[in-house]
Amino acid sequence: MSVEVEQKFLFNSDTVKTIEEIGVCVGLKQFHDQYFDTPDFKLTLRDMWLRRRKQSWELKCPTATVNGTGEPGREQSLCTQYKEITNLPEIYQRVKEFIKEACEDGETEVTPSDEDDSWLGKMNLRCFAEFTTTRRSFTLKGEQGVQIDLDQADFGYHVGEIEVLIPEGGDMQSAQEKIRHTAQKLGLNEERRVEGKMTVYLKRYRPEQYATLLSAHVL
Ligand code: V4E
Repeated sequence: MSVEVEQKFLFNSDTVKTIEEIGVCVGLKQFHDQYFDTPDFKLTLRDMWLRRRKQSWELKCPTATVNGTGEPGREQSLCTQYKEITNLPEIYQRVKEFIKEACEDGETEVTPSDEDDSWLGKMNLRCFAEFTTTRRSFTLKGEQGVQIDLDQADFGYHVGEIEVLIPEGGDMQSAQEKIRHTAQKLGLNEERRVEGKMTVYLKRYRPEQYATLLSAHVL
């Protein structure tokens, strides 16, 4: 299982020019994401994000805070860290733990599969957001293990991400250091977390869920 450490940033044509100068474009892709939750937001209220991308399932869950205080420090408030689970049986087990009324009759066990979506209905999971992203990815010359993504969502929002993937329990400090260093190279001076695609999507299209997650300090 890997942990994705990332910092989002707002970009303009000057930022893109800098990235093209100091980086190498390693991919251009388009993907459609569908996000699922119960009608009372059981997963997202726990900061758990279940999505289907290109027919594959992913669950993003928060990692424990690094300083152990529960309070993010300055670096952590700019960076986010999420575990990424991609194995469907494991996703199913985790989701089931958090959704008490997992199966309609409380007894029936289902075997989730990529071909059969019936497990979603049994857990009362519905799609609450879907959008398509066009992503340009870059690596930086002289900065190992860092990827920069420039995302354009089809609902009219664009955002960049500096991203480092580490194994679970890996060196978080070094990942954050790489991100800080890359942000400096790009001339970023973000003082606060930049809104991700989902935050903007919820604000526009799911105001009730947005308000609930904001009050619960998930967003
Ligand atoms: C973790 C999370 C969400 C799931 C989507 O994560 P995100 O990295 O924004 O999407 P994307 O498309 O870039 O995924 P990738 O391809 O990198 O795997 S939606 C909301 N969150 C929580 C969250 C948060 N609270 N604050 C910020 C700044 N980002 C995400």
